[in-house]
Amino acid sequence: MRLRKITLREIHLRLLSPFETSFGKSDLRRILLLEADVDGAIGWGESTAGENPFYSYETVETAWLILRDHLWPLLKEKEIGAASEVWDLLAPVRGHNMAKAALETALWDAEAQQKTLPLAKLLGGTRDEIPCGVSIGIQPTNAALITKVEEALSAGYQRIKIKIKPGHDIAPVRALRERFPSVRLMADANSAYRLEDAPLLKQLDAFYLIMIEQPLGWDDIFSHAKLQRQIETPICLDECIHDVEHARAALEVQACNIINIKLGRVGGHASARRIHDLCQENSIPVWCGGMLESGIGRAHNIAMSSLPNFSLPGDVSASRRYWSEDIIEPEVEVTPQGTIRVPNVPGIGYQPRLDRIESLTKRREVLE
Ligand code: OSB
Ligand code: MG
Repeated sequence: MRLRKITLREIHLRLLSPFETSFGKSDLRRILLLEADVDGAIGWGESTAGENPFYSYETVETAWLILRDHLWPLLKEKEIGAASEVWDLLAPVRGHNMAKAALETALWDAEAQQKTLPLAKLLGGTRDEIPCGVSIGIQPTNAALITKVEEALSAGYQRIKIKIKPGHDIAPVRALRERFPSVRLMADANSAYRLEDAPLLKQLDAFYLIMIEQPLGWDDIFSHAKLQRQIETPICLDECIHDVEHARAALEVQACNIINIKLGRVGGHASARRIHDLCQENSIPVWCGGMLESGIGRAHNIAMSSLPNFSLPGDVSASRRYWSEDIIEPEVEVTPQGTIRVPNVPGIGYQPRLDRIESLTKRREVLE
């Protein structure tokens, strides 16, 4: 396959309600979409880089620059055997995985269309539906939080994740546990604590959370290993894991018992699959994280989640939890059992709504 042209776009989409984490609040999402023309087949990808470098160092601006000036030149005019080779072709660029993932995932979509295969099948997926959870941002009161949880449970979602930060941790978790004794519950700290906070984090053991996600430094695997020796709650790593070698290190030092895989953070489907396979060999379950994606990124997340070791419910939820109107047709829907059916049509399995995407586009750059 030969990459003929890519189009970068920035679209703006407002979340139905602001999403607050330990590192800040997100309201108007700026989303970088990438359209790849591969011998006439059009594949779509999404960069999950944020508006600010608070989750990771990447932003929409850095992803745009890296794609235009450094990644596109590496693939332009090259004969590529398959999308599975792209991760290695992009290796000369250190890091910038979210920029890489936008391009790499678009090529997987294009290849799946050319082979008239659902992307999930091309990736080696085995599930025809995936289990879903929700991620609930920091709420002003415990009462507001309980209402959000009630709504998610009545929609069928199988697992509840809440965001915590210093000063807003034990109390909301206790309130939820008292109200929902048997729900599958977890907390995500987005790197807001230090190893010295171990005694506080240990108090969470009383609430039998299924895991605590990324309590310590965004690039600090070693301290997580030290923390895991001091607390019962299984640690799940998110921010720390950028590729299969990070995953290998984390497993070897026992820094976590579970890994959250995000396509953007790990640089696309090939890298995600390597982490998935390594975890499977080591009996470590994985689940698919979310980055408040539009329908394009969400469709890729669904395809990835069809791999066999995605055995825990992910943060892949229905379009209507995020947007008044998504940019794909049909929108992503969740069944009353809290699952999403993996589409059985070629490519990502949802149609990008070109007219809507066009009207949301704030800037565009065509590279050929
Ligand atoms: O840490 O999982 C995270 C959103 C933005 C940045 C980081 C994270 C999140 C979420 C939202 O938890 C998950 C979703 O897309 O619903
Ligand atoms: Mg997280």
